Amino acid sequence: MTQENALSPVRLKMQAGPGQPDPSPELERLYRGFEQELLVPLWTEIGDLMPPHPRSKATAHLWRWERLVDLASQAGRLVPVGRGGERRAIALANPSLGGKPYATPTLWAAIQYLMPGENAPEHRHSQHAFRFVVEGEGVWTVVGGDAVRMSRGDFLPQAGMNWHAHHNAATEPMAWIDGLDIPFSYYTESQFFEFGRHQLSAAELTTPERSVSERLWGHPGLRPASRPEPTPATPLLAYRWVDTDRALSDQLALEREGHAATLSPGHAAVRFTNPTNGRDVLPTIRTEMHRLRAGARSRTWREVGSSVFQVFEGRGTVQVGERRWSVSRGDMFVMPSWVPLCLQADADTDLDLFRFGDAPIFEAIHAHRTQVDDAPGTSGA
Ligand code: GTQ
Ligand code: FE2
Repeated sequence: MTQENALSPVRLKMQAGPGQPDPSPELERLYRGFEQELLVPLWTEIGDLMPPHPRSKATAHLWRWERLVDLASQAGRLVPVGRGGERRAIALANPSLGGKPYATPTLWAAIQYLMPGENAPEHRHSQHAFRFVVEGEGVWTVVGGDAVRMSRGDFLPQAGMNWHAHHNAATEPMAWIDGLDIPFSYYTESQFFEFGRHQLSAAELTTPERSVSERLWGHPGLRPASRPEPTPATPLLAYRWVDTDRALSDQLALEREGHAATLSPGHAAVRFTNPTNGRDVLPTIRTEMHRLRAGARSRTWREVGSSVFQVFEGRGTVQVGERRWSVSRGDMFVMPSWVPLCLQADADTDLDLFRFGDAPIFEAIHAHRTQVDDAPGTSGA
């Protein structure tokens, strides 16, 4: 046996069972031959490689906001932001993804924390990213030289290869969440990264109320005639809470007035879109805001691909597969591929949730599916 063969990582076991050949010395020799030539026969792998439907390795898991903020603020005291890590970002690690900093097989979710006066230096990368602010304000994210204010409820997408830096101009620390397609880029070996300037210019640190991108793109139903071409990611860098909130409360009001406006009784939802083409804000990430009227329950549904939710406001109960949690502001949880989800608001308060998922990837390859598990009419208040 050559050394190469001795190092073969292929290990095949003869298994008894339906569809498997009977163990014999000859079969044993055949399997050792496969190992030496780095070959794996499909019949020893089929159950795991080609299951009848997605069986996610990711676990449904919940992270409590209180713990995330507590640990992030300790990191704020102990760990500087510099050219090393570039960001004081702390990733959610799904318990069944081998200790990797991945919330789901495709998605990165992190809490990021900046102390007063701190800068997270400029860089750019091919991974698509966004910020969502569950509480606080005072940080400006500077994207391609355009300074964008971040406040509670705002959603701030940053398409791949845009230069970006963050700056805390306030007197209080601030936390927010980041979502990126880092695991997807990693598995598909498609990443690029570059360092930018270490310091922002004075003009970029004194920030106007509205960014250039909002003045150009932030008018409902209107696009600048000077920009007729669609772009693969959104040029609008901030989707403000006042607009999202109004869209959700209008849907629930319309439902009360007898119009068909909601996903199911008492369950309003909106999707953030790219104003140049009406599609998802980012090529790999879909983002939505959901509101359940007090006492309302969503359909129970499952989808191909994974999502991460963050409770924005209110209290309720979420069921993900076999797991069930009471949730409140800031709590984050994972919906793995093809695991059923049901959301329910407590009787005395609405429940608002931010959601991001990888559906655009699967839609692009015609592999996306949704299945509603409960019969229509069984959901709702
Ligand atoms: O803020 O630029 O959570 O590049 C991970 C990677 C945040 C960021 C993260 C990043 C950033
Ligand atoms: Fe970044």
